[in-house]
Amino acid sequence: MTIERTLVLIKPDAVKRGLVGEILARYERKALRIVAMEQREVDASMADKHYHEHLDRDFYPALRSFVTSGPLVALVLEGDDAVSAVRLLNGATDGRRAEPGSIRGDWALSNRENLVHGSDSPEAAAREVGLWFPGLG
Ligand code: IDP
Repeated sequence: MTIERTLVLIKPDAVKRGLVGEILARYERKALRIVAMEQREVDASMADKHYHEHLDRDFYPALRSFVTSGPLVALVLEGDDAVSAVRLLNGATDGRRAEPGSIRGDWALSNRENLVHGSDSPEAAAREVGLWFPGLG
């Protein structure tokens, strides 16, 4: 058993569409534990820090506009293999191709506005949890 923590963002499209409760329910029913959670307004500097590996990508300016377009919900989830468990629940990046039954597969139809973020490795999770919730040990 490998208990991990991972950083999840419920992105502004999900907040605007009123999907926060349904998305949280998926994580909770999977027996992931909510360690911390907060609704935030993100500025460009925070977006750049979070997505630092994408700063040079052609899609990044539009992605930054999107994640700063309204409130999002940031949370830390904990559980056995939480990093990969969350990514399976989230589904493939492109909502048009994401598996039915996943969050993106059921509710997203976009490559950019895809409702959720989940850390992609334990190393990324440690960095992102520290960035969003510096008070967490
Ligand atoms: P992930 O969120 O599934 O880990 P990443 O490749 O890390 O996917 O991309 C980060 C975010 O950037 C995606 O969730 C999505 O919002 C956006 N994104 C990724 N690829 C594209 C693209 O080709 N066009 C527009 N937005 C994209």
